[in-house]
Amino acid sequence: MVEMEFHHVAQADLKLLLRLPFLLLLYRFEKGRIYTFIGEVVVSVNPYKLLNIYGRDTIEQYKGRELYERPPHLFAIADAAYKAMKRRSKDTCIVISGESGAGKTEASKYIMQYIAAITNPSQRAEVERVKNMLLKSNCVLEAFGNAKTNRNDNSSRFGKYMDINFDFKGDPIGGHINNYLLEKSRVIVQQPGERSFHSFYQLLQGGSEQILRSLHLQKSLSSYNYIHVGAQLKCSINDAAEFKVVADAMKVIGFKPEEIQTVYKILATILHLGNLKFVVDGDTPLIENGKVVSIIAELLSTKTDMVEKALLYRTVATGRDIIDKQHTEQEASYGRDAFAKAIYERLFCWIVTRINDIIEVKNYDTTVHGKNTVIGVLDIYGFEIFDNNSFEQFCINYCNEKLQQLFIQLVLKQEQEEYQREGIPWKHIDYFNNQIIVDLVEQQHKGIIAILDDACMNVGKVTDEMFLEALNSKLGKHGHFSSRKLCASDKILEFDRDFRIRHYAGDVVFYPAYLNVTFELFFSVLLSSNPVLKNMWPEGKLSITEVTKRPLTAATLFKNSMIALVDNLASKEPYYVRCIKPNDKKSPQIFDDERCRHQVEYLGLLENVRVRRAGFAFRQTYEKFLHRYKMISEFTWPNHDLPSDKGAVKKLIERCGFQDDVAYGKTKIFIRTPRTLFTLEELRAQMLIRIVLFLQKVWRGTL
Ligand code: AOV
Ligand code: MG
Repeated sequence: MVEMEFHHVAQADLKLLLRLPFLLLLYRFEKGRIYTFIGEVVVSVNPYKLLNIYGRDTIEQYKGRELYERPPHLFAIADAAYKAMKRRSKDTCIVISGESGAGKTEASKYIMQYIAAITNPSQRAEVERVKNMLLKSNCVLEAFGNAKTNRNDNSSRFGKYMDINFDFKGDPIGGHINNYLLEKSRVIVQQPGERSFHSFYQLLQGGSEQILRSLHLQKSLSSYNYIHVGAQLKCSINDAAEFKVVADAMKVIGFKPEEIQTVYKILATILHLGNLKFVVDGDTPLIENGKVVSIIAELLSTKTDMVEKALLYRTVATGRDIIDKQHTEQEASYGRDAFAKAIYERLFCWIVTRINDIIEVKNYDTTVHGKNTVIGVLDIYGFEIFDNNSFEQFCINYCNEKLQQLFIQLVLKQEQEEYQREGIPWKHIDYFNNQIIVDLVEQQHKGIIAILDDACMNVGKVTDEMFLEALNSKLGKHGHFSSRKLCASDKILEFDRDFRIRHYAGDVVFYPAYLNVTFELFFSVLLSSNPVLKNMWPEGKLSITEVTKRPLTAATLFKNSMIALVDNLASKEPYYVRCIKPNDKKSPQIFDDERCRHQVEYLGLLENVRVRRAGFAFRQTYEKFLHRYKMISEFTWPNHDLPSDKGAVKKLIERCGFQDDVAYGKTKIFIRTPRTLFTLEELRAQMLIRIVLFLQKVWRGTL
């Protein structure tokens, strides 16, 4: 009975949500009910306070239940994805979206905890080990990939997609992480009020005296140019304590002591690099603080003159000749910063690779154990607009456009197309399709990335101004593109080189910066005698001409990775968590109407509700439907002389009295409300019990 009540709450919510979605969310938010269902999408409003709704008893309430049996919760979605994977051997994925600070990363962690809690009832040691490593990998990745921003004290500065692999019993046996573009510019510069990646502060605040001494570091954060901006900032992360947690997690996951040591050395190298200064003597730049160079050389296990040469000269391959060209002071500073960013990025990618080596599925023979299925969890950086947006914000926001497009495709478009295809009477519900913005960015030959690629092919010949001209001439008429040149009076576009994209969630200004990749500095590392470092730079095995060949641009690499990600998600059965940020003050009390209304709108939740309300919660082919429910009516079971599947399903539905809640398509039955499905499931369960009791009696001979 209680279960039914909850179901009705969800139904009433749906009606209200259609009219005043943000009011409903407010009402629920104030009652500490942060989750709301729209069909199978769960909307989550960040409570900004710890709620007692993730404990063992709550987990037990959701375990194995149907989606509508319990109040809306993340666990209900996690359970639905898990059940679909286990019952139907379907690969599923949970896509978590929402803007920066809306609660995506926290949601992904609760989902992982839920899955860990409900699996491996027989406590197999190997499965417990895998689960522990999957959970522990989170805190390592957060230390190196998250940072305090003005929007979020623990903002993910990389995209993460994690596959969890399950065996035929439904227990986790391994996993794989894909990481997407780390915001590496943060290593060298942060906006006021922000910090670099947590790892630097953790090392300086939590590293023992002995560790710091061996790295030639001092505790004072403000001594280091690369991190001094945010040195005094308050942050809800306890750096000193986290240092130990992360070091322990690395050990548990299986990082070797020399690997952990090398990780610290790289962090220290970056901090020292930031303090390097160049002076010009005539035309020749020199390094002012030579002592720092020798420290860097020591940390990287290479020679001081190698580091010096790498910082002051550029190695260029011209045809078959290789020449050393001296840097100007500006080039040397640029090269130093590029080096710092590059080694941090390498370090991060290497950490992901190491974790993957360790957690990947081993010794699973599908011919013996059956199919190994997957649940993917996507937690990516949220849509963001800063005062100064860089190439990285461009990528982050493009990524959010792609995910919105996937949502539209799967939830709004395909759903409506299916009604049409099946001949169900349907009045089309309009929605804003952001494909037009996705095309603006990624279209072949004439999208922004293609034009950027062209410009990068001719760095030196193409100026920034010419790049902007090319954008204007190809995209000037596009409704979502504008630029300083095209509307000179526009106040927002007061800098050179600006162009603007009108995104689905708001306006963004983008300042293009050419990617002038400097490879030469890598060579000082390539000659390092530290085996862990050598491992991080595998191109050491390549010749210099191969290494200096122009690679795909960062923009194209990112685009390709996004296309692959979306294809991967589309191949799985998706479940959605849409996160909403209630205010910009990180307050548990404030529910900012305007901000919430805006998010409800751009997330497409209104359209989502309309499609759901006018549509059908459940659909199934007649054959599969009959297979599952035929036993609940004497007409369909054990009757073998049935009419067509469709005819039999019609009869069955009429017998149960559900005819007003269904529509019959060409190949599928559509059920409007989840309650009907729930009742069908109940009837089936009751019948199964009766059958079992009957069989027991037959078996005991008491019948
Ligand atoms: P995000 O992942 O969506 O932003 P987070 O998951 O990091 O946002 O959440 C931001 C902060 O909000 C957390 O550090 C918590 O303090 C709080 N929070 C979020 N969800 C909950 C919850 N369910 N219960 C309690 N507090 C919560 V970004 O990664 O910036 O796009 O890049
Ligand atoms: Mg996050």
